[in-house]
Amino acid sequence: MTTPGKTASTPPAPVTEVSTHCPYCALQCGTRLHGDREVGVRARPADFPVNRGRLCQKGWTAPDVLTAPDRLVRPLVRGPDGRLEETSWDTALDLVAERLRALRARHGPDAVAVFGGGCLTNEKAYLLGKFARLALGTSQIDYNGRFCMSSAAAAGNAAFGVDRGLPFPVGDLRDARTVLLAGANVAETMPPLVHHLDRAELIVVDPRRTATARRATLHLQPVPGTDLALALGLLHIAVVDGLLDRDYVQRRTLGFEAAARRAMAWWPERVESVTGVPASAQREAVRMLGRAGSAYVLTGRGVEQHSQGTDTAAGFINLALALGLPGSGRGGYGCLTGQGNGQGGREHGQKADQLPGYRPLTDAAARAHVAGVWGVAPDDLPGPGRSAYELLDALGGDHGPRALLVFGSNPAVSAPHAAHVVERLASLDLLVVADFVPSETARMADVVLPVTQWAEEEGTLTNLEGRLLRRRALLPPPPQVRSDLLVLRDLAVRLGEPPSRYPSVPREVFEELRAASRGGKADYSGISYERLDTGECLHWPCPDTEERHPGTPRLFLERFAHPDGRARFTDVDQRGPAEKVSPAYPLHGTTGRVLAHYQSGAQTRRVAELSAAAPEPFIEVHPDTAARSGLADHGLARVTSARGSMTARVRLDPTMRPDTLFVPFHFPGDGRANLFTHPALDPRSGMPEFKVSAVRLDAVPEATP
Ligand SMILES: Nc1nc2c(c(=O)[nH]1)N[C@H]1C(S)=C(S)[C@@H](COP(=O)(O)OP(=O)(O)OC[C@H]3O[C@@H](n4cnc5c(=O)[nH]c(N)nc54)[C@H](O)[C@@H]3O)O[C@H]1N2
Ligand SMILES: Nc1nc2c(c(=O)[nH]1)N[C@H]1C(S)=C(S)[C@@H](COP(=O)(O)OP(=O)(O)OC[C@H]3O[C@@H](n4cnc5c(=O)[nH]c(N)nc54)[C@H](O)[C@@H]3O)O[C@H]1N2
Ligand code: SF4
Ligand SMILES: [Mo]
Repeated sequence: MTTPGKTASTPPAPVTEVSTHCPYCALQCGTRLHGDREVGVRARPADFPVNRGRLCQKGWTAPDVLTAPDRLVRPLVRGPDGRLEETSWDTALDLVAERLRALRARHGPDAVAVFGGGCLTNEKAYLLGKFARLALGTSQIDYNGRFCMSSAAAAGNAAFGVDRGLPFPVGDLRDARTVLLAGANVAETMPPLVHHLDRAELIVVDPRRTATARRATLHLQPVPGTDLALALGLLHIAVVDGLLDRDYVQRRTLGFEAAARRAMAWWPERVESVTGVPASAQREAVRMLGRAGSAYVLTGRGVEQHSQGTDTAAGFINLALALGLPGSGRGGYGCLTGQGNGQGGREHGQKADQLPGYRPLTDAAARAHVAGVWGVAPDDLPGPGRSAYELLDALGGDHGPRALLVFGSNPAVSAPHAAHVVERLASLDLLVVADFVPSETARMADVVLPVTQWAEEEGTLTNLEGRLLRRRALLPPPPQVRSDLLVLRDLAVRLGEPPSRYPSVPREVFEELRAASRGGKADYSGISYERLDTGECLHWPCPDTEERHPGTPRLFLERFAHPDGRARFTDVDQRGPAEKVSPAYPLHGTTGRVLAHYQSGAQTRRVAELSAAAPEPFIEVHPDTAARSGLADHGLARVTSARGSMTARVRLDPTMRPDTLFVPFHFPGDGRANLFTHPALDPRSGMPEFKVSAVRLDAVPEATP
């Protein structure tokens, strides 16, 4: 078989300095990269609006991953002795295609599944969705963004008619008098963003006294999983204390009465008894928001990653609407999207129920439009598939997929109930992972495909404020390393697709994406590499209009995206976590992030400076809680839930709630937080309950030296 990839793309010519963006989080800080493989690559902060000359520790050290000692530089195939062995691209891709064809012939197209990631550029996410629907003909595609902001997205779509994490530029936060941060630890997760909050009074809602909470004027410390009760209580006080913006509610919204009726049952003392947040602090929070000339309500994963995460996000949106903030030009609601391309990655078709341009896969007009761009019949497009955890859970089962292709995720560490997910991955007939480092998931694969990294490729990403950004190459990739786009193309061709259907040059893929998104909610049709390269600031929607459309930095100023232009309150009520604490599991176990590591840690655990800053997992717990389990500071302990247990040393913190413990999820093996997390899913978004499980803390006897 020939290798179409070999001649298809010319590697980028070496340059010595380039303007691009950090590979990690959704802030997408602007960086200047310079150097080469010989002298080493260095990143410097650029004066870009979101980071204004700042980077966090991860951004400064990101180039180290380019030269990680165990970087994947050759395709690997599992040999007869069970070990991964180097091979050629032709051998690896021929093998994958042959086995996919065989599985499909035997079990049907849904026997092959795809798992994508919010780290993929828009071009990759788009081509991955197209590849799944056309080359594989499968409905079984979803991605890790389901674990990330899917609850806020579902709530935003319902309330506003569209989901763009921040419907305003980050810089608008500088004019805020008060900002409510619900379940977001931005001082560790988006440090340069904190600079935009310098002048605001912060209200932080977090069970832990985080670096962010320490900067706050008011810190509300609820029991994990009770945020919706708190949001209902704040709405209650706003109504009772006369802080409701009646004119705005009447002119710009629907559904207030039902939502307010529900909130009337949540008087401050009842909220205090459920959440632990004193009634006086609730009143103070509403006073701070209500009397501010300009106020923002922002949510993060702390309130969203719950089996009632969508309703909880809706609860905070209700509060913002009651105060007359969204689209008022003097405040608003936003969700702080997480991954580098968490926004764009949820718009262009790697999601189970979605086509490019943020179009619903079940909508006949949407199917017809995209099928037209792809040159197929609408009926050729499969229907919606399983959501991320449901997909992982079904792998290898009686009716589940027999093969999985992973692009941009490390679910062996980051998925809930990880031991079960690992077992499902192991039961597959074929696991293929494209990555640039041997992640824990890649190590389990039958075939590993080595792909390019951020500084070796071109593309676009959409940051947390819906702004399109150009990723630019500083270096040519190592000789045997290929782009995800090329991998998808070469596989598609081997599966019988015409090569012309799979452009592998990012700019060409973007041109097709523009056409596919035209007329959709996330309309990119007026955006081009040329416009971005001249430094234009373009937020979607940016339709291809006769007069160059300037993009839309601020949504909702005139109207919301529902046909009648009005926002919707949602009638929501507190249900509580899927699992209650009990004598056997008396503590609330929650999880999250530390500054030095990113996600499953696959990248940052390979950076010496970051590993030195945060070398191992830990269990953050109140000293009294530790003492009850016979533990002193640094004692070895086990956290156990009904799913399983993880092991780490305790870190005592007297500011912790005594009924709660916290574990970061960046570490593999026995230190995986996800060994105890609960895969209960939010019925509206498919979000798992990462942020609260009923757990027990036990000391682990240590061998005496
Ligand atoms: N350093 C670092 N930065 C990152 C990332 C990273 O991995 N590392 N990842 C990026 C991504 S993808 C994302 S999604 C964002 C996430 O950014 P954040 O949402 O800020 O991150 P988390 O630490 O997951 O959760 C935030 C806070 O929620 C709190 N929390 C836990 N349970 C509850 C609860 O029940 N209620 C409330 N109110 N709070 C709760 C935790 O104590 C934690 O401090 O960060 C992005 N930036
Ligand atoms: N307990 C607990 N679990 C959580 C969370 C939590 O708060 N608590 N948060 C959840 C959230 S918000 C998220 S976003 C997920 C994230 O968790 P994961 O989906 O595991 O994300 P990463 O660790 O970033 O994994 C990305 C992988 O893709 C590779 N990669 C990066 N860029 C590319 C690319 O362009 N192409 C290819 N082929 N590979 C690439 C990286 O090297 C890495 O191995 O974790 C979720 N899991
Ligand atoms: S805040 Fe996010 S984008 Fe900025 S340097 Fe840190 S990880 Fe990179
Ligand atoms: Mo995320």
